[in-house]
Amino acid sequence: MIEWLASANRLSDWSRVRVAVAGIGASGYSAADALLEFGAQVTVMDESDTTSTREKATVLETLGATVHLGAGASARLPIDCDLVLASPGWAPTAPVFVEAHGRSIPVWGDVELAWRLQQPDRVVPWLAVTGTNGKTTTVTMLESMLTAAGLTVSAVGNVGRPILETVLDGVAYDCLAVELSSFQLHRVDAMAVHSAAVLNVEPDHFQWYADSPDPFEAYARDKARVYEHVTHSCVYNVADPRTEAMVADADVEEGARAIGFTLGIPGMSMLGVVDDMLVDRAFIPQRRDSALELASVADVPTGAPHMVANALAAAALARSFGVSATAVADGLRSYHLGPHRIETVACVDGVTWVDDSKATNAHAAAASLRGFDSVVWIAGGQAKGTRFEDLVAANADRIKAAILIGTDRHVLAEAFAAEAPHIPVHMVDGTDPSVMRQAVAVAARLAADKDTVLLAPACASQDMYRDYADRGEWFSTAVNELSERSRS
Ligand code: UMA
Repeated sequence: MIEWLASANRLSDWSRVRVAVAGIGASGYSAADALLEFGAQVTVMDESDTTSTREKATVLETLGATVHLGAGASARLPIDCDLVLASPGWAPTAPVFVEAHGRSIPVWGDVELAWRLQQPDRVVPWLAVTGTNGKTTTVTMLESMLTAAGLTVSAVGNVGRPILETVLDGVAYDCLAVELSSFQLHRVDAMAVHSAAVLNVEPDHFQWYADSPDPFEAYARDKARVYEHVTHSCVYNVADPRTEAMVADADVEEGARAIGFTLGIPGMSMLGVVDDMLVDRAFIPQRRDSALELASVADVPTGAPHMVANALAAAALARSFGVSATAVADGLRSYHLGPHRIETVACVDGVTWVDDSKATNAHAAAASLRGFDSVVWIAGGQAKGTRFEDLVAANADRIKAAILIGTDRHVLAEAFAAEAPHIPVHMVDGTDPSVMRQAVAVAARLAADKDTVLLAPACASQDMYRDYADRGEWFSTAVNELSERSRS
């Protein structure tokens, strides 16, 4: 056991450290790459043996790593091992973590490693975002505002670019816009961000927390870790009191402030909305009796309430970093929603086809459904241990029909049977990705003028697709084929 690992940083002698990296996905690969760069002895393990993992393995082996791929590759830790690096998707019950615990070997995540490998004389401030829904939108809106302010920034973390890449790329960042998942937060310790926001906390990821007596509490506890050691502002959602309680319970640095965001009129130390304007009553000296106009609600893409909430959270983080009101507005105006997020794919014979494949849980699907009056809803996939009764009950008046796909389609069907038995439900069986084509064909038969066919699955995609983007691509391809047939 290496005693000094507990306080290891960029200046430590990594050549003495033998690290087992669990996973060769985005985070595992970047962690192995960084550790090799710092001279550590690296072994990488991954259960998957595909062209993609083999290609990455070849690169890492060239750099000096030992790589084990395929079934059983991650069953045991190497005999000589001082540190385990966990990929976020690996649940805490994975045998290597249980073994590490038994052998008193520390387990870090890539976020912890990235924090520790920063230049001690040039620590780049992190503005962090977590929450069940809206993280990616908020963090990319934040990146847009910071860029509009003329700052050198990158959106990193759960959004897709591992943070460790910024440790190695040699760019002198002014700050980082960091999206953090609960999985990543589960394994942070030393991290102390400039400002952090928890957007909302809703049931999700029960399977990852399956070994906890109360999976939702464990999930929420991990989300709350983002506020620990914050140096400037803890941004919370006024409409979600749990997030405010998290701030109250956090151990923050002296002088750190609690800042709320609300869709209503803001109190002191909040950002909110007054007469269709986003306003700041937190980061101005006269906050007792006035507010500063930041941008118009019309500047927020789609103008939907949850998007305005995301914009306010992003603005709060940007303002905590000294970004001007003008840059907040410019950042919002130049911001474009990414693909598969409430994206209109086509309008065919009066029917609008919308791809919100990014809606991977019930809360996100609810926000999406609320945006339309008459919906033919395509849903299903991996339910991750959650139930859908509340979602179906709350949206029954706008759902004209449901088309259910994926491994857990019966869980959704049970919710319809219990809460809205009058709504027609169509099950599309099979686990091949082309199921989406059948679902689109059924939807085309059911939808009429002024209806919206909405793909907002409320479930994860990996039962049939590589990820939510792949699922969205299958949907938009099928819709485009349909649209071409209707034209010819
Ligand atoms: N693997 C095993 N055994 C296991 C589990 C996985 O060998 O028991 C291997 C897989 O074969 C694969 C690798 O581990 O090669 C994947 O590791 P991973 O699931 O941790 O995924 P990464 O590619 O490292 O991507 C992760 C995040 N994924 C997850 O948290 C599941 C990405 O978030 C993130 O963008 C990336 O790090 C960079 O930080 C994606 C995500 O789905 C978008 N996040 C969840 C969400 O948003 O809901 C939390």
